[in-house]
Amino acid sequence: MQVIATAGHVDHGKSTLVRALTGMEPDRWAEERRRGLTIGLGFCWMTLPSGQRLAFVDVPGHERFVPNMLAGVGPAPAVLFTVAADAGWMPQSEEHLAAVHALGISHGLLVVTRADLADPAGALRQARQRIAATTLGDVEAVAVSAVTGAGLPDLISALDRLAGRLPSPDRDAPVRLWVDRAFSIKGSGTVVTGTLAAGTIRERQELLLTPALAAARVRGIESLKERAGAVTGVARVAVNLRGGAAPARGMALVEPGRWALASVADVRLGAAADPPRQLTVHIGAARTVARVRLLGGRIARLTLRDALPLHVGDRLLLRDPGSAAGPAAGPDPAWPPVAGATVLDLAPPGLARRGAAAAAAAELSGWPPVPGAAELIRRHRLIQAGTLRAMGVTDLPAPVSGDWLADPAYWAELGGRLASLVSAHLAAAPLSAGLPVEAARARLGLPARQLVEALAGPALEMRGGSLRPAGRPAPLPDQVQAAVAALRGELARQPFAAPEAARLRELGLDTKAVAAAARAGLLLRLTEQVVLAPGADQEAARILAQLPQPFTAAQARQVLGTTRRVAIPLLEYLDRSGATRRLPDDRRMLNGAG
Ligand SMILES: Nc1nc2c(ncn2[C@@H]2O[C@H](COP(=O)(O)OP(=O)(O)O)[C@@H](O)[C@H]2O)c(=O)[nH]1
Ligand SMILES: [Mg+2]
Repeated sequence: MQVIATAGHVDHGKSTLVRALTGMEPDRWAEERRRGLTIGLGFCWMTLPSGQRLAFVDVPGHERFVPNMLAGVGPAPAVLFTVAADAGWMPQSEEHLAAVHALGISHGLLVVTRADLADPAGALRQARQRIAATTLGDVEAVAVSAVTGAGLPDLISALDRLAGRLPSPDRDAPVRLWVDRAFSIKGSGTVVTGTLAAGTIRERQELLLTPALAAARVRGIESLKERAGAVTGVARVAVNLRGGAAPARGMALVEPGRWALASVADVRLGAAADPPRQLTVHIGAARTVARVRLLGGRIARLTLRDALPLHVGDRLLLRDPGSAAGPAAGPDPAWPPVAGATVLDLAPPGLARRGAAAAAAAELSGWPPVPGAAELIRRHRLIQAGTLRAMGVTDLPAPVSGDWLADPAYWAELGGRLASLVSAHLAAAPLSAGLPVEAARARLGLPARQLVEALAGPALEMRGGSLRPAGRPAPLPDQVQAAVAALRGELARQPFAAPEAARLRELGLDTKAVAAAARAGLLLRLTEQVVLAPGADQEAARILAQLPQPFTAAQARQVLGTTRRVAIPLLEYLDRSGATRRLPDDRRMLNGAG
């Protein structure tokens, strides 16, 4: 199926044409019929000679109903632009064309209607020239008369060719159905309709209805009044919902996990003039008001009054509600009544820093029309994959840790900074265990501790929540080394005569220094107060092997020639290291002995 929206000045035969082509009534409401105006949107369809089905969204032409017109044209991939032969190009023709251009629609047909009333050549020439300057470019043109039927077969052929040219959207794209009508049916609940631009809606699928993101279950789907188990865009769909509160035009049904509601967006403006401070924003069938801050060049930050489900690359239509007064006087080019904008970033960083706005404008100006993961990651430096996915970015690289993606240059810089922080910390506090991870996180301004751990890499090792250079015990300060050397000399003579607290104090070895020396492998620390030379434990095991097994603590103390103060922690150390085991009667055996 394909979907095409009508566009063109009021009374230029849009609805009549749709009626002639489809045999259906686009002016749905009696009141519209009576007043001869299409106020709401009309939905009709036909089967083309190729078998392809084409749905029409017929929009109103009256100036007062521009929002309605946009709700119809916004999600449609193509337009059927009408100009009456007997009236020619009119102000609302221009207005509709500007909207089509701002929306970036690039497929369409020009139809000169009412060709029985005047020679269509003039209107055709005029319209072609205007249309050629827009995103529609050189479109096929057909002159028709709905009254005589002249030109209708040509128009049908042209529509068939157009439908054949339209791209087939991604069937797995994230679903976002802009609601253009909502009503309730007795007994079967709520129904919403819309133009599904891409993706697939399935029966029983759970969708979320904006802005509350209320869960709504798909009870049934119809497309062109036929029941379907699943419908893939492009298509006109009617979705019967269970839940989802009270849907209305402008809301959207979105797939869970694939959208976030955005209220701030950095965009590229489609017009090169100073925008007003406030604009009306249209996308799909939605409309809200945005505060506009020009960052520089054509880059602006929009702050939306109502958050909308947006993706990077989305086309917004910006309307200046105050532009009716006509173009502003002055040397600057005037901001147009309607302009387009492309969404570049939906989680833009703050602009508090001096010069941040200009820097942001300079960076974003260089981006491709639709930014990808590379641009966004470079800008954010660190960002969660889930955040990017909710912005519609798919080409994600491997995360550095968990869900975190990092700009490679920034990540390398952070690694360097972390290494310097660790060295600086150890230089200032040589006896410390290293730089605490939390301190590193705070100093680097990182959002999560796991990033510090991922950043540490093989050059740094983490022990007990602190970072230090890997495989390289910190060099001990000279006086600590001298004290340890003296102590080791004493222990060499009496390996189990651990120094008393007074002797350690005398040597200048406080708890920190003892811990650092133990970490460096220069001392064996049995408790805070009891230290021996490294290897004393193996020496003890060798000596204990001479005792009859099992042996008591007293026997061990005697054979080692030491005191209870040393023997008990030493035996406990041997138990922990697996050299000995303690029996229920408190005696011990060497493991492997007996
Ligand atoms: N003579 C003639 N009248 C037409 C033709 N197409 C539309 N009209 C008339 O033009 C008026 C406006 O048509 P309508 O389809 O409502 O215009 P819309 O506002 O663009 O939808 C109606 O009175 C139609 O009957 C045509 O090809 N020939
Ligand atoms: Mg009409």
